Amino acid sequence: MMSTTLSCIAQQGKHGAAMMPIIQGVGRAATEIAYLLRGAVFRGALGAAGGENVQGEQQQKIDVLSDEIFLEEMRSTGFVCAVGSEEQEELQVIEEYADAEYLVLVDPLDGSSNLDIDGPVGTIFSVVRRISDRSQRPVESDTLQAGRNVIAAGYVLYGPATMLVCSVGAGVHGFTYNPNSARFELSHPDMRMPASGGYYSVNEANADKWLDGLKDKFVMMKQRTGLGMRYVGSMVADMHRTLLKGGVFLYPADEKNPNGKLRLLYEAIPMGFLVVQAGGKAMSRGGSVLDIQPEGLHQRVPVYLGSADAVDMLA
Ligand code: P6P
Repeated sequence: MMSTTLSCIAQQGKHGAAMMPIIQGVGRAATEIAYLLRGAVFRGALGAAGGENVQGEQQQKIDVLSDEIFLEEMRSTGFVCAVGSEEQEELQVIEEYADAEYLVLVDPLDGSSNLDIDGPVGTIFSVVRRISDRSQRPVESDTLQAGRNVIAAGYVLYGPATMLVCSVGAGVHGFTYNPNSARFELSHPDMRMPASGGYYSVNEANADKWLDGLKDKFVMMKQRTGLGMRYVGSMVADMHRTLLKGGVFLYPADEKNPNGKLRLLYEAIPMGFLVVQAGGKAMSRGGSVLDIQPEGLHQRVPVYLGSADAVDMLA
């Protein structure tokens, strides 16, 4: 059977044709990052880069390299005017394409603290259309759009295989990198969130510090659903399992992180967009993740993502 590559995105929904070049750019960046990861330990690319990112977290050398690779591949599409990245405090304007129509939000290498144990990591991205006039340079407020405005979103999972899972608003489709053809090929068409079953996925060590009365609801959810527990500590790996097997992934607010730990623009919104496109539910404090009006590039929110029945018991 003829393999189906990322180019098939062009036929998906009303945004597919416009989004295909950008998602192909994500695929090129993913291929380069996957190569970097495989040999990182031999090139001294693991370990701290010496700096801190805007979150005050130790930047790993490979975080910085992944961010540079992603920005370069977005530049090479010619359709992206700016990138908002976890690794950069400010919006990164792509000067030669400052009049282009789209902006990309990205966590270039999420979960990189797992690299020293050779654990799975990921890239998370979303695409929005600019609000500002194209004759002007793009500004940070172009990125501050609710998830309902997202045109495309997805993630790359660097695991035993490298997968690119994405949506342009016409369902969720998974592509796996085929080393024989050196291309991403469609392996998981039309991914749907199972309505029940699966696992709950949370750092339960924080339970005594959770806010919003969550602990009692959490105990009730476990009793009523009988779900097993899986937690990798790498959002892309935990969310990929949740999408495939069902259940709920949550990072609640707690005394240490009163707004949760995960970032709205480049973690909660892209993952929430995918979950909703796959028939699941994406909630934050008191409402849908996709209805939150962002106030800052690196804003954090609590998240409850997964099968509707489990999410409804918690959020
Ligand atoms: P904790 C990785 O650092 C990350 O940002 C997400 O990928 C992951 O879901 C979360 O943090 C894990 O956080 O506090 O459980 O180690």
